[in-house]
Amino acid sequence: MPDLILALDVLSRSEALRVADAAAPHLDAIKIGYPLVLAAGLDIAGPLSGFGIPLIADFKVADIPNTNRLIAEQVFAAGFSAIICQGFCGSDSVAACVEAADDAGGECYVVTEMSHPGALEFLSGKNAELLAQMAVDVGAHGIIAPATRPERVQTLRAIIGEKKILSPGVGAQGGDPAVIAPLIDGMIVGRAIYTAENPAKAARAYAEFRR
Ligand code: FNU
Repeated sequence: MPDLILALDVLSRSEALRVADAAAPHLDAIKIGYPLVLAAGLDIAGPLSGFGIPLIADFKVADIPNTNRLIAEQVFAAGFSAIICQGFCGSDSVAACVEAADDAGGECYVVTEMSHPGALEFLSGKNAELLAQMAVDVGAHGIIAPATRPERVQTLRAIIGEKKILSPGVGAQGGDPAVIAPLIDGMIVGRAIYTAENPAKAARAYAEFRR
């Protein structure tokens, strides 16, 4: 059963710290991405690190290997424990993020099939399975796979074996935590916690699905 990862897509430093403070006792990691970093700056990682929970950088890095490596080095230098990259740029681009993660003692996760409906237009099916195999081949620490499609998570699990699956799509996107929890290693929940009237109570409810 999975870790609970808060997707902290709020738009100010004060709101980020308010929600993180409330939810932290129930969390295993906090994931932040462009919404919060563009609003509050990358150094929001400093105060968030103060909660003693690993930080995951969801920048879905998707560039040439050299640029990917430069981005990943900045992420780990800022105090993050893990980075999320896209796989569709190819194995050399992903390998650059994996190497930067290894150098920093961190982790790299590769997006395979995304959780929203439009993901089915280009990057689902066989392509997602090829991305999962590539993630294994380049030594990534795990993949991102959709809580909105548990049957796809099972297919991708058969490809990646013991590597970790972090899965967004529970709550606001309609994924059922009871169904997805046994299949994954990390359950990513954003709006269902940070827009809740009581984020601590919401986080506690999702934490019930942890191992
Ligand atoms: P919530 N996210 C996602 N689907 O939702 N990184 C993916 O396929 C993926 C992601 C992120 O819907 C999304 O950007 F690869 O409010 C957001 O930060 O629970 C979080 O997961 C889901 O947020």
